[in-house]
Amino acid sequence: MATREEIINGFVKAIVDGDEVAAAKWAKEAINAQLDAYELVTKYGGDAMSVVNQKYEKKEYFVPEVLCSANALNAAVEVLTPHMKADKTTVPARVVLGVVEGDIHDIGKNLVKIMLSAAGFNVIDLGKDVPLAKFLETAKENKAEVVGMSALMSTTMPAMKKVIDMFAQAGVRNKVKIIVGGGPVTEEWALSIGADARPHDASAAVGVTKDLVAKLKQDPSSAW
Ligand code: B1M
Repeated sequence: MATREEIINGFVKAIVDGDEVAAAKWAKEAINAQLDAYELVTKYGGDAMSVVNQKYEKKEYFVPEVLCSANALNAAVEVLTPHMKADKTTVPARVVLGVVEGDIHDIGKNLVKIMLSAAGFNVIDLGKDVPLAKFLETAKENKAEVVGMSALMSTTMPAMKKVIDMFAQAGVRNKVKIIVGGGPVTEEWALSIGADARPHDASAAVGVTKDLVAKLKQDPSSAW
């Protein structure tokens, strides 16, 4: 059997090379060797995507190569998903989740979905490039407690503020907690646009969501 180091190196290389078959194979090896599935994806998958990003910035890689690497990471995530564990919530809730309009980077959002679902939240996944009004519409329809938005580009971040303003204009901002995340989204910026929190990664999103839902349920005026 391969060593931990060989598995991690093989996994990172497969993603950098954009090799879906090898990425899935190393993911299976990792499970057999009892490596932590979440750490493998977020830490080592993240490291691999940073290498891809450096290659993109140096113009060694172009969009098609980046896409192959994203597909390889997704192939590994598919294998690892059933093995990702999160502490179960004692206060279940509905979470409307999506990547904002104009943005198709959905790997991080998918990890957030996996972790929130594993914790027992009912995640309504709107996907990527989501028209902004859809967040409000879906939250209302499903009487959601939480809305989560992801954005990976500085050009799409402002859409998050527009969505938060829509909830305020509709008079329902107090009915939901709103979390935002993604590479360029800082905590300071998140709070400045009126979001309730900015979990730094998918695992942190679980704890943050639990706390926010518990707070929301203490406020009787938050019922839809
Ligand atoms: Co593009 N891309 N991309 N890209 N891409 C970036 C984001 C970029 C930083 C690369 C660069 O220029 N250095 C840059 C944005 C620059 C900027 O705005 N500042 C960029 C660009 C410019 C573009 C295009 C415009 C390129 C072009 O066409 N010329 C284009 C835009 C398309 C569009 O969206 N309209 C484009 C396209 C693509 C691909 C399609 C090829 C592919 C995406 C495939 C896919 O997602 N299905 C892609 C990729 C893969 C990247 C990089 C290399 C990697 C992103 C990634 O998946 N990271 C990226 C560079 C980078 O980020 N360093 C880049 C791994 C992932 C696990 O991390 O998503 O950050 P992340 O999620 C983390 C946390 O952020 C957090 O949890 C996750 C970890 O647990 N998190 C949340 C995320 N969402 C959260 C929500 C939460 C809480 C936590 O609560 C709701």
